[in-house]
Amino acid sequence: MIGNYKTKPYTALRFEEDEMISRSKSFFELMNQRRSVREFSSKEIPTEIIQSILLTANSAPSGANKQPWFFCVVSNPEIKKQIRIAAEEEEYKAYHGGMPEEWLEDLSYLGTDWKKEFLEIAPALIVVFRKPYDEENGLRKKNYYVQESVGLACGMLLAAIHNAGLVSLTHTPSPMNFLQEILKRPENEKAFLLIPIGYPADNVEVPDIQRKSLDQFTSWYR
Ligand code: IYR
Repeated sequence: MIGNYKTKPYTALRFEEDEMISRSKSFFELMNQRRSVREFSSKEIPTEIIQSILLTANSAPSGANKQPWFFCVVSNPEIKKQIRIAAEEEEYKAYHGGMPEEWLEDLSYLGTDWKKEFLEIAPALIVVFRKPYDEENGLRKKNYYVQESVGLACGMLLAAIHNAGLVSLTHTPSPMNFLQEILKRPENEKAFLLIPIGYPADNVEVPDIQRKSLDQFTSWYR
């Protein structure tokens, strides 16, 4: 056998079927209340919450358990300002010719534009990086299924943020290499998502959207 296969006992959660059903429904109800929010309060959030939501993200499965992600938590006002300026510069271009007409039309119900005040108002920005490879003693070690792995970690991060009673926005200024530069990250860290988190602004509103119904997004092969 190759490698160092080593196991330890694992005890999965066990519930009576009734309880499984009710837990699955209440988890859906909890998660179905999550919405992307674009207006934040500047109220500080406890560091302990940020730590535990990051630990939740880090518990995601990943290709060969390489955990090919890195998270920067930015609460420094000067750095948030630099990020806002750089993001707005890219977004201005995107909204003025960068995005094709069809894309702008698809976004119109959101009422978004190039201005991103929330990048300075939100008490913290979580900048997620994906790592196509790790560097160990000057050697490149390849990571696998990096997009999938980091996507999974981000999904779990958003769930943990929501569960803690905070809100977030999955923001994707494009291109976003400026994040690697501003945060002085190494060559093997590529910006993946920019996620402001915090409390929602007072009386915040969100677009009146619908989620697909089960039969619109599933087929069952029984
Ligand atoms: N990145 C831009 C545009 C944008 C694109 C998609 I796809 C969205 O779902 C929302 C916005 C912005 O953040 O405004």
